[in-house]
Amino acid sequence: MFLLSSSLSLLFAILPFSRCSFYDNPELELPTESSTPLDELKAKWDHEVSSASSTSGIHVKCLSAPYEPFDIGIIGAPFDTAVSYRPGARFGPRAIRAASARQTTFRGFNHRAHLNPYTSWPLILDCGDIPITPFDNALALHQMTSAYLELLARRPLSHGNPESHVHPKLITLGGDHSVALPALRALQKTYAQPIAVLHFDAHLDTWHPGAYPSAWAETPTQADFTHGTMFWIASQEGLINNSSSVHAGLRTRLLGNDFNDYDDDERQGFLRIETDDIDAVGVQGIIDLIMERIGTEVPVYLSVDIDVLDPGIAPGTGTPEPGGWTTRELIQILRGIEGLNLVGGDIVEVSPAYESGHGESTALAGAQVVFEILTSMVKRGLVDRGDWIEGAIKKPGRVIGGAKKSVLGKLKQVVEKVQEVVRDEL
Ligand SMILES: *[C@@H]1O[C@H](CO)[C@@H](O)[C@H](O)[C@H]1NC(C)=O
Ligand SMILES: *[C@@H]1O[C@H](CO)[C@@H](O)[C@H](O)[C@H]1NC(C)=O
Ligand SMILES: [Mn+2]
Repeated sequence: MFLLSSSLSLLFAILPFSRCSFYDNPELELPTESSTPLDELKAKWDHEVSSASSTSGIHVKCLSAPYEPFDIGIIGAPFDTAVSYRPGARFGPRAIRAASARQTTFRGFNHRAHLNPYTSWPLILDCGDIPITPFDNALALHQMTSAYLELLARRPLSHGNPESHVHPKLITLGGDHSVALPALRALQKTYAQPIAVLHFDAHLDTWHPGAYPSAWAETPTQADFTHGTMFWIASQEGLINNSSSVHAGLRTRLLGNDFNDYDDDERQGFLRIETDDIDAVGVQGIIDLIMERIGTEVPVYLSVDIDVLDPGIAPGTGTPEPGGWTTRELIQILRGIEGLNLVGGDIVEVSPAYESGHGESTALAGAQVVFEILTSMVKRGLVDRGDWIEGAIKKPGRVIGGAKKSVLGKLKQVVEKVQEVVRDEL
């Protein structure tokens, strides 16, 4: 085993990251407020691939509709040919959309946040899917990066209000996790700075491409770009802020015989929060760790791999790891970090084929994650516009949680009295 481990390290050492390897995109210019002619947009983007059936919300194929301004776009990335184990996440967007059927404008009040994101300041659009080839990952990466750049260059409907709102915000429905690389490439270019990554996942995803040992490593292939290496590539490209990024929910097995993977991860500047930490510090402790690390100013990409949840709750995913967080814990954590300056986000690795017999639990969790991210983007916008008044919407009838001890004591007395009466009548 020692031999294996040292030869692995050797492999890492002799495999320099090449800046002009096969998965590089051609140099892409950042369009200034998308000026691409309509016929070109239609030729590039106006054909169906695999999903795009929205059951709720306004649905526009944003990529070929530059005349439809929006503030926050939900965009599908039905791509899953960079996975190490089970394929199927290309059907994630359609499953999450179907599972969002009961997220309506009229019943969209998020009681945890005291806000209905669908009736507030931004125009939220379901932007349909990016047409992505399943045959050539280098081309797929190019297509996704181009699509993000195209949409981020649009002028948002509520441009400048709040002041920082000069680019639309996108939430991606994956797709496997590799879709985060093109999103980060486009965000780094758009905001002209490295982006902090808040990464919920059972896995590190900062793995060196050589972590999959191969005698063929010297031969150019597309194998470096995977759903376990995209953050490593992004770090190498300087896309990630290396002093304010965080992994949360880790419980993956590691390579070899030691914590080498963690060392490599630290060199890329991530703080690691493990799944089990929640037992020591609780939900609030996790929230505090994240907020202390990231703060409320740096631009953040929030990337949620659904496998952060326990596979007993969310089995529909490609690389399940037992012993994860519950959906309730994840929702509470997402609510607790609503002060972040989110510039984009994703929900990835929802793979509905593995849900059979479980209803839509994984896709429902995915749809809820989108709802919470949306809520946070909308709420932060309200705060920045000066339109958020804390406590303006009261929560009536709140007994448990915020209740004073005296209230709980009174409640107990009432229950006991009722029980007495029932006993007497029997
Ligand atoms: C962190 O990123 C900055 C700028 O993006 C870079 O100058 C610095 O060398 C990086 N630090 C490490 C330890 O990689
Ligand atoms: C990274 O984030 C920190 C705040 O955590 C910020 O001070 C710093 O400027 C950021 N680095 C870059 C290169 O943007
Ligand atoms: Mn992942």
